[in-house]
Amino acid sequence: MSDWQPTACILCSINCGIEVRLGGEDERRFVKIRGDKAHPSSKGYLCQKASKLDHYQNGKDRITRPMRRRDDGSFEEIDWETAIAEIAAKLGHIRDEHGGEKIFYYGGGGQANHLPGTYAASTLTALGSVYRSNALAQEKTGEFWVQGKMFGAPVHPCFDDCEVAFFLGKNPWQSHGFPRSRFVLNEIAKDPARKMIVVDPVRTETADKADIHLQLKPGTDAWLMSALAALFVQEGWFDAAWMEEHTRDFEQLRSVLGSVPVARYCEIAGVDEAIVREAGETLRDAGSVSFMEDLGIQMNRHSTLVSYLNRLMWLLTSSFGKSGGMNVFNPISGLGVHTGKPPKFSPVNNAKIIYGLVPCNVIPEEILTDHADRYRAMIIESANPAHSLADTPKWREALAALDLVVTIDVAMTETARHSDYVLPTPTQYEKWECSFFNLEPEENTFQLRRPLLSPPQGVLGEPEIHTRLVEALGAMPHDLVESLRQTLEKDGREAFAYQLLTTVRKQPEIMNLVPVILYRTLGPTLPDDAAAAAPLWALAHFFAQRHPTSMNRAGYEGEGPILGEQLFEAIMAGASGVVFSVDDPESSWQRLGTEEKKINAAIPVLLEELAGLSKETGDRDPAYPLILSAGERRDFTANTLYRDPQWRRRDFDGALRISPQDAGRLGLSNGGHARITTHRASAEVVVEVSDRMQAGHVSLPNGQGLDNTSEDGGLERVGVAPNELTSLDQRDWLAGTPWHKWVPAKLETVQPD
Ligand SMILES: Nc1nc2c(c(=O)[nH]1)N[C@H]1C(S)=C(S)[C@@H](COP(=O)(O)OP(=O)(O)OC[C@H]3O[C@@H](n4cnc5c(=O)[nH]c(N)nc54)[C@H](O)[C@@H]3O)O[C@H]1N2
Ligand SMILES: Nc1nc2c(c(=O)[nH]1)N[C@H]1C(S)=C(S)[C@@H](COP(=O)(O)OP(=O)(O)OC[C@H]3O[C@@H](n4cnc5c(=O)[nH]c(N)nc54)[C@H](O)[C@@H]3O)O[C@H]1N2
Ligand code: SF4
Ligand SMILES: [Mo]
Repeated sequence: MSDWQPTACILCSINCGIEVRLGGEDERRFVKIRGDKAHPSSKGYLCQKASKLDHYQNGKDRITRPMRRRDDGSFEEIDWETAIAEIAAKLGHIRDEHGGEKIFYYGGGGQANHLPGTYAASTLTALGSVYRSNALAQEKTGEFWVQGKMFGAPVHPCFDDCEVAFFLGKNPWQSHGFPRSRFVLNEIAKDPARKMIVVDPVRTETADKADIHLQLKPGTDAWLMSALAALFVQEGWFDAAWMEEHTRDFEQLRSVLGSVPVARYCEIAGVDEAIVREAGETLRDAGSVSFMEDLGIQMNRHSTLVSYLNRLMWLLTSSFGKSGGMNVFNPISGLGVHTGKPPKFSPVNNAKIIYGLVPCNVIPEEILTDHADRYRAMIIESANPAHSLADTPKWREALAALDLVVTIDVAMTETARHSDYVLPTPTQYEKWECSFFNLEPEENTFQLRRPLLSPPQGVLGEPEIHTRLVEALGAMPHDLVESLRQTLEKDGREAFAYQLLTTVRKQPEIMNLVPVILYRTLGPTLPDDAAAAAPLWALAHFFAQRHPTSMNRAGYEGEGPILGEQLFEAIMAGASGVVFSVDDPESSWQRLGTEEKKINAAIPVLLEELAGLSKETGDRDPAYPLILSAGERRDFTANTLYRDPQWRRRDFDGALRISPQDAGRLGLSNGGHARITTHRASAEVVVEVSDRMQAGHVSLPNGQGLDNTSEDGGLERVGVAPNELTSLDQRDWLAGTPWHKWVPAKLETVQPD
């Protein structure tokens, strides 16, 4: 049996360090997995999902040859030369005929593979493509927009040190979201001096550990959070001097919150006012509070407004810029693909583009139209939009309507099946890979993972695919590449860096080609076939230029280019990950991106929405009396990274959870069958009666209902694919994020055949 090899879990944004022992007949199975104690942030921690990673590495429907779809919908294998030549020719034709901006890019990285997005920037530049999106535009763009307006810098909590932890529509026991979540939640629960407050309609595992559970009615967070914020203003619970010193336009906020009818809003949310007051007093008296919001509010009614109200609580409790509170962190790279200034609005619907991303719910609308500016082709990389985005039937229609769909993936996914070409890549354990989810303010860490296994014959890494596409499109500056290669060989990296930098200054148009240029120049000189890691060299230098002091605190010495080289070398050598940035909370103030380093307390459009809450009647269609949360994180969900349902030890069918009250009313019991119907569609479900659920609320897990090839060559599906049931138009007015946690539904009992 081989030795333990360090890498990371790829199932969620925490990317815990793991060590893997390979075995099995072909030495390609993950026979043992344990937490890596040398990993600087996870320190040996793992949750139950990591032990099943063999289901990813040796997963269902793996593809190892490029595939081209025939007219009858079946696929044939082709070789790479043909695939690259045909795809480049077809994309080039669409660009020349209709304009490169008609080529849409979706994805670029999942929970742990963010190198492809770096390279995609080059391909997109070669094509003149400007519109893109990824999963962040169905969860985080509302939050990002508010964050930008108020702070102008990214901010993250620190639950290790906080006195009070506040979770808003977030169940970290299951979903994590910060390092060693379960351990940290237990620590807080055990310590009488610390408190936990959870806002969730479900009595989650996290709520079980909380001191205060604000168990509101689904979709009423805007009222509850307004009431909570209003209490601080109306009772004078905030620090007026802090507010004066650090924020601007607080007065506007004070007048809107001053007139919020607290008692009525608590009633709308279905939470006893006394408990809301108790939560307010706990927050008021806390030495430090860390806050975390997630999908419970981000995929819900008033989502951008609630993200704003959450941040107002940071201000009202003076939680920014202090230990155990909310602090700015230094990212090593942005998430997603960046190629300069993105357009402000999408081309057909004029939807707001936030963080360079078109709202996911808008994309099919901008394909299924005869508008001259419609998207005509899509490149989809490391994402499964035909399963993960709202309204799957519409997505299938949209993909069919495009002139060309190219998908880059490891498996024949729901999306791949609707593509014209499918390009197979190595798994994340067969190549050099990394994650840019490095979000820790105090001690930020980064891990470049080495391959544990060689890739099967016939697959190509994303860096190679993008570089070949750029070359086939005639966009690679070959003379420059040759000259840089020579400089590197003769004069070393410093001279190489100088030449590259001066060339980019003179010809800024090649900036976005730097990843593929580095891959072909610096790449081959890196040890252990680590060419894919070449762009990290540039990122390390950019980081060192921007944050030398943070790096010095992390133990890197000196300044200027030496620092960048040190960081790159440390990343290359540190197989279990490295600390690259250390900061104290007070420095958060200097790192604000706002005018005069003050936090903007007022966002006028959202204050208007807030003021309008009092007039909302909340009337619902009585034919759909239940609210369905479509896509809940549970013990056995992992987006669509584990395709084989056999990985689940329990909850094989991905049951619909329902309260005992509703179950009783409908005559349903555990394991019973029911039909759930939304405005969009209906599906048969297996039921689990759970006293965690409140009456009127039902939930389905995320990531289920995948189509895998069955023994007889057909397709088999286990569980409900939640987005068969969701609609495009149910979305936030500002950010366009979907209301997956608030889907009106009805339920009927059915007898199993
Ligand atoms: N086990 C597991 N972990 C994961 C993932 C996975 O697939 N499986 N996926 C990862 C990804 S991509 C993400 S984005 C995160 C998401 O992590 P979370 O956002 O924590 O996950 P969810 O379970 O989707 O939603 C969180 C909570 O929102 C609550 N909720 C529903 N409706 C409302 C409401 O009206 N108001 C409030 N306040 N809460 C509501 C739900 O009851 C649920 O407890 O998880 C990550 N971690
Ligand atoms: N109704 C509803 N829908 C939801 C959610 C919900 O709560 N409710 N949650 C949403 C959220 S928060 C998220 S983040 C999305 C996630 O949805 P997506 O962003 O679509 O991501 P995944 O399901 O994780 O799929 C990742 C894809 O990457 C592929 N892959 C894995 N490794 C590699 C690799 O190395 N290279 C390449 N090229 N491909 C690889 C996998 O095979 C898979 O097809 O789902 C969303 N969908
Ligand atoms: S918290 Fe669990 S799923 Fe997330 S990276 Fe760690 S082991 Fe994997
Ligand atoms: Mo997500």
